[in-house]
Amino acid sequence: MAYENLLLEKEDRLAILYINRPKALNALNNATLVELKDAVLKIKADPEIDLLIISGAGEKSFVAGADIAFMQNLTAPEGRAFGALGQEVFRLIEAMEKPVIAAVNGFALGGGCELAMCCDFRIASTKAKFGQPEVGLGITPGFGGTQRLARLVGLGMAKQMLFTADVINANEALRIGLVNSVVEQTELMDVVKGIARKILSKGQLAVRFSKVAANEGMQTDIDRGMTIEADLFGLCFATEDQKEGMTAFLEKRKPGFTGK
Ligand code: DAK
Repeated sequence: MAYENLLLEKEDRLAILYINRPKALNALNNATLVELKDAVLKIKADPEIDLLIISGAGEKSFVAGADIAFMQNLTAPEGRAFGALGQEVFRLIEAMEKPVIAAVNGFALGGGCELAMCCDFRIASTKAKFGQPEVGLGITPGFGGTQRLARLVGLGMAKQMLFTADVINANEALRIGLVNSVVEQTELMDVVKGIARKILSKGQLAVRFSKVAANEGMQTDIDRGMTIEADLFGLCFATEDQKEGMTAFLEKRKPGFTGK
């Protein structure tokens, strides 16, 4: 599929997807979500790629939300179908075993905040702004915002953001735990790539098992979470990476992981 609303770059095991609709500040319409789903499915299946970074093209916006012009005249069934597609794509990103980092370079509003939240973690530029402005449009968040925001920042803070539609800046997002760090706009991609390279230097099966255990553990009780962890921990001992990682430590050298 040729992409009209996405830019995809690949460099040595790393894929970088930019949402690219400059005329609408990268707002997500149906076509963009269809392309995003296609791109994520291909990255998930690509044996050459181990990590995905998602960002917004241009200086101003990560994603300014779902496309309001597209949504304006949707019927209830069309609205539901649009919401279901967004939920499906965002859940795909969240559940993909390969790590996904959001490099938030500007407005992350509504569906943009929701896209950032389905990634494993978020690094923001000083220009980033976050919010769920939907109630100001007479709708609820529809791409997981009512669910993921509370899990990330706590119920009270999430409800305040959801009910007031307030937009917060990057430092406030850092304070409430919505982002992990804030860096200058010009340094954002280098910083995120640096984190990505550090992750890529580790055992990738262990990284993926850690993601699965952390994600699944958040959806269940602690005892079931411990069982999930124990199972995946056990599975590590069937991998070449475990043998290499421990042998390299004992031989006082850097490990050469193969992801097997
Ligand atoms: N959709 C469509 N176009 C948008 C847009 C958006 N979300 N955001 C910006 N644009 C367009 C503007 O209309 C403008 O187009 P032109 O007038 O040039 O043709 C262009 O981008 C530049 O925007 P501005 O001129 O407004 O730029 P400013 O710097 O003055 O303001 C802004 C930037 C981000 C503060 C402002 O554009 C803004 O407030 N944008 C809307 C932000 C917003 O409310 N986002 C949330 C959208 S609602 C569901 C499914 C999904 C959802 C909910 C339910 N179900 C099915 C249940 C999700 C909802 C949302 O995400």
